[in-house]
Amino acid sequence: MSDLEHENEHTADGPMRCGFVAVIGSPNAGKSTLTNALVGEKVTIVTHKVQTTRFAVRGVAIAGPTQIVLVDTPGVFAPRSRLDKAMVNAAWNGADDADAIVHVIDAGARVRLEQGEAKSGDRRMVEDDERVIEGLKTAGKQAILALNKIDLISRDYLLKLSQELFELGCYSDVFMISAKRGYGTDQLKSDLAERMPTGVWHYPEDQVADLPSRILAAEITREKVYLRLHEELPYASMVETEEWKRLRDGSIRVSQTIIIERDSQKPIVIGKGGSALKAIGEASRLELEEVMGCKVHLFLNVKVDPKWMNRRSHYTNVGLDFDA
Ligand SMILES: Nc1nc2c(ncn2[C@@H]2O[C@H](COP(=O)(O)OP(=O)(O)OP(=O)(O)O)[C@@H](O)[C@H]2O)c(=O)[nH]1
Ligand SMILES: [Mg+2]
Repeated sequence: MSDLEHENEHTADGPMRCGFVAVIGSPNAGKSTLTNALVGEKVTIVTHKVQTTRFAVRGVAIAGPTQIVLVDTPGVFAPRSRLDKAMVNAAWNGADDADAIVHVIDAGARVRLEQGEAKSGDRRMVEDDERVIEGLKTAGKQAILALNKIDLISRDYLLKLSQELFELGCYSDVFMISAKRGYGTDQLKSDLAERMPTGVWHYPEDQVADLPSRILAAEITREKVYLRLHEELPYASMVETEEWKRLRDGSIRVSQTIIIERDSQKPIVIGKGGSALKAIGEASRLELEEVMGCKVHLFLNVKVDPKWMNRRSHYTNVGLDFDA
């Protein structure tokens, strides 16, 4: 069938639609949690730490005759390092190419600040929200506001907050959601579906993600590094999959390296008697087995590379612009 015939394809529920939705916002606002909730499966990693997502990750949601390609992006913040710049650049690039933009705001952080009960990071979160709002205004773009984490705040505050934000003029709609609990996410999904242009689906109907296995596996291990290790270490580390081999018995052999910047970080990653590395490996292997649906043999190494953040291949491999 030619593309033209595809364009006009109808299903019993109406014309086929497909489009891209960029999910943008401050670090830790819940963008990845929302992406996973809309897809209905975990396609992008989530942690309680800021700057978890480092590059654009696609997840595919289906709503009747519509395929919604969600683009989970890194948070928008004041970049310092080369990696920061590439991440923020990737966030705005996602918004540039999208048919719709969802701006995720952590309602909890705003309310805590207003009530004088701010937790560490809340102030920065709100400053970064402003950065996104400024960016939307400068680009002349309208977004859909997803006021997230409503499970943490009272309804009175929520209505006031949504009104205040709506009056800024850069949002076409406001949805109050809890991405983590799934409140309001179905309504948001239906609304997004209606905004998608008619056209052929970009992905087969059973495909929910499109990261290559090696990168997906590296992300899963990186999530475990973030969850397990404290201090600044997670931000100073990355994970690379070196070997990915299907064995004759159907299992997969995966070798990965956790790359850190300094020798002094090595004992932290390895832990007493190797305990930290073992726990990271165990957690990652279990998830990999679930995702791959087979036995996985995972081997983790730790390598010190003070210059990893300045190596071009680490950026280009995941679609980041090294020169951003
Ligand atoms: N209580 C509550 N927590 C949430 C909700 N949505 C997300 N979170 C939590 O917020 C934290 C950050 O979630 P992420 O989805 O990783 O946030 P993100 O915006 O993708 O963050 P970065 O990738 O770092 O930019 C995690 O601990 C989530 O469990 C929510 O609706 N309610
Ligand atoms: Mg994220």
